[in-house]
Amino acid sequence: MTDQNNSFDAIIIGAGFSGLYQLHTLRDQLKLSTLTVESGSDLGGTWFWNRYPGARCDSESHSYCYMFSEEIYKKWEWSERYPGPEEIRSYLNFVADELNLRRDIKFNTLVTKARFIESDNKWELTTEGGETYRATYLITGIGCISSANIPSIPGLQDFQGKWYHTGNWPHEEVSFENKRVGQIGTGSTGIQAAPEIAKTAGHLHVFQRTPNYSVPARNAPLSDAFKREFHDDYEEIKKAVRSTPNGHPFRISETKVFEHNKHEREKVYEDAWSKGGLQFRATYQDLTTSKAANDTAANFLKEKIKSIVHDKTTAHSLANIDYPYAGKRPPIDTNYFETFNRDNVSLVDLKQESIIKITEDGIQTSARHIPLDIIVFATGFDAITGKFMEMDIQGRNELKLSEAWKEGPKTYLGLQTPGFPNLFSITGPGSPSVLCNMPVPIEQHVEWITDCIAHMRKNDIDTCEASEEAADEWVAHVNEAANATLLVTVPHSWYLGANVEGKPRVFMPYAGGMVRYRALCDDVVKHNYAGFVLSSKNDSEQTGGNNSKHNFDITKQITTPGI
Ligand code: N01
Repeated sequence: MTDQNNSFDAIIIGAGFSGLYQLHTLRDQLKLSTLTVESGSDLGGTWFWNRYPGARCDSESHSYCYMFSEEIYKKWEWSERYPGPEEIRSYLNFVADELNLRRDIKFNTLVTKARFIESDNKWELTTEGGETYRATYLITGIGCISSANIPSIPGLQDFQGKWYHTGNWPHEEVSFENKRVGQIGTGSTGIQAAPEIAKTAGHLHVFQRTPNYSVPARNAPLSDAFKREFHDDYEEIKKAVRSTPNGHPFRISETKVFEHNKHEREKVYEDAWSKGGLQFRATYQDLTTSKAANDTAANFLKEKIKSIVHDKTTAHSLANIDYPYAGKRPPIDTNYFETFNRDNVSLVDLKQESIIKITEDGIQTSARHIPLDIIVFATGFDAITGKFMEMDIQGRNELKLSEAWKEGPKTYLGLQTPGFPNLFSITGPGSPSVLCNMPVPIEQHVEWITDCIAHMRKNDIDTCEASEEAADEWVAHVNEAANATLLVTVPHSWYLGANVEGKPRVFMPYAGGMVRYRALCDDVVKHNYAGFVLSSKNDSEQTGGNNSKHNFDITKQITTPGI
């Protein structure tokens, strides 16, 4: 619903999976005047920006979608095991049409500032175009990997060819035909992009700083029988994604690695390799918590690389991995290692030669000059907090979010930050987010925020704000959960913010698993929003919440991490 004075009950930033569903619940269920603002010219979020060659979701299509409506779930038909950006955008457009969402989304609207006005408990937003908006509730649905990280390699401004970052890919087709292409980065994105770029490039040079494990995705069209089955099994699939730690529809085995002998293990790994996909990570219970257990999977995958790649030196560089499998987000691929058997592809191993600078016609390494027409930066993101920091967000007492998060994001449940009343984040730092199949935590957050706002309105509560004490306790617990895994042992991971110069080294997502996280959030509600201060401006007393007395001990609820 639009308003002449640009004043709304709720404003949502972002029109991806999060923002679309949040718009539906606040506008259609709570009947709030609600506006969604989106910097892109269309909806899609991550999938609006990430259109690089080979882009594809690593979650399986039948689970990478909304589950809140059986009708919507059953009306949509996916075509492949893993959906690409175009199909995901079509799906989100279909949902937006079903729910009539577009009329309340303002595109091409980049929020540059958000201020909490204490005198009337409102958020005031300013956009790049100079418009201002006001709202009682501000909800961010800005994604976790949406702020492109372009490394500061000297000389980029001198480069006379074309260059692109995968996360800001042009909407027009980019031709690599007969071009000399340099791709920097071999994360999930680079591993998807290289095989596609190599198909038409004159020559592709893949600059690898850290080698990566990868398991074949084994993408394929879905059979009619499968499509029927996943429609029929709606309830079961919904139950499954809500009962696994990662929100994927497959279970993590309860067997530990050394309960099997070498022969049995090889069979388990071989079967998972043939099946393909992220399930490889689910083969054993202790893969991400025990280094010795992890070594068995890591060695299996390194041997696979060596058996695929013909050139011994290249194979050695690709398999020269010194951190645990799945310690960083594990990629899945379509012919990534096979691509290095092509005559028009070479690996530049940055452990052997380093990038010195970009020149006007290529990249100068410590060993040679590599002439290039196109540079593709598959160099990742200022993840999880980057997009927040691009906005100037100011809470109570002129506290800036950048100041509040100076030593790392300090949130309660990833949902709120002390000092920023009525500002809610969907999949914010300190929530399971990127460790999951994203639609699952998104739906849980949207529903929790909706219920919280409904509770506030029903009880005449003006502001909801995380308490300092609860946030401190939660941050300690996020660290505790991460420290119980091997994920913290990878020094250059973006989970830790280690890929961005000057960013605090703090493990940002919650590694305790989605099931436990959901239970904790429900328990907080049951205990009258424990850890949140709920107040009314007509009442100097706190009208709800459980700020001072925690009768609910978060830290004692965790036994094993659930990633
Ligand atoms: O980014 P990354 P990404 N010189 O940060 C290298 C999601 N995703 O875009 O490891 C040379 O993982 C860097 O090297 P190093 C998914 O969650 C989802 O690939 O830092 N190299 C690394 O190799 C994923 O985890 C899907 O040493 C430099 C690469 O660039 C997340 O997005 C698909 C460098 C960056 O890897 C991010 O993945 C794809 C430099 N100066 C991605 N700076 C789906 O399925 C960086 N690198 C939905």
